[in-house]
Amino acid sequence: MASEHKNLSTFEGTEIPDASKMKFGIVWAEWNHTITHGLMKGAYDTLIKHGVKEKNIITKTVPGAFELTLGAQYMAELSHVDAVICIGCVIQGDTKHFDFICDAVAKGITNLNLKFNMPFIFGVLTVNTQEQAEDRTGGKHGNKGDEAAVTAIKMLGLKNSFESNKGKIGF
Ligand code: DLZ
Repeated sequence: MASEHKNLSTFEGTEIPDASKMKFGIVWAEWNHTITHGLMKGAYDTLIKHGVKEKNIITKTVPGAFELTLGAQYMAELSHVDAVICIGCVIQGDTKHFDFICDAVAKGITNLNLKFNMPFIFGVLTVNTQEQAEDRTGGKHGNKGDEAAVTAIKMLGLKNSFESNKGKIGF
C-alpha cells in the first residue's frame, strides 16, 4: 500500500470534530500483548487528547483477534457506546491460520458497522513480522492505535453531522 515509509499518525491538514460528548469502547486482543497494549494505549490517549472524558471510555480484552467481533458486539449492545475501536495484531506464521483470522475479523467488523449503523474501527495490524508490528506501534510508521481513535472520532462526527442536518442537502 501507499503508506510505505510514511508516518500516518500526524493527522496534518485534517479537521477532527469535537469529541467531548462522545462515548467509546475499546476492545483489544491479548494475543501479541506488548503490541496490542501499545495500540490500545495510543488509542486511549488520543481519545483523551481530543476531549473525550475518561468516564466515557470503556476498555475490555478478548483472547485473540478472532474474538474481537463478538467482544465489540457485546460492547455495542450492553454498554451503549457511540463507537467501538477494535484492536489486535495478527502476525503471519507457517500455516494458513493468519488468512482465516484476518479474513474473519475484517468481515466481522465490517458487518458490525452495518448491523448497528455505528462506527466499529478496524485497528488490527496484519503483518509479516514482529518488527513490522513494532514499526506501527509507536515506531517509524506512527501508532495505528492513534489513527484508529481519530478515525472513530471522525466517523462519529460524520454521523452526527448527518443526523443534525437530516433532510437537508448542502450542509
Ligand atoms: C491461534 C492464533 C494465532 C496462531 N495467531 C494469532 C495472532 O497472531 N493474533 C491474534 O490476535 N490471535 C491469534 N490466534 C488466536 C485467535 O485469534 C483466536 O483467539 C483462537 O483461534 C481461538 O478462537
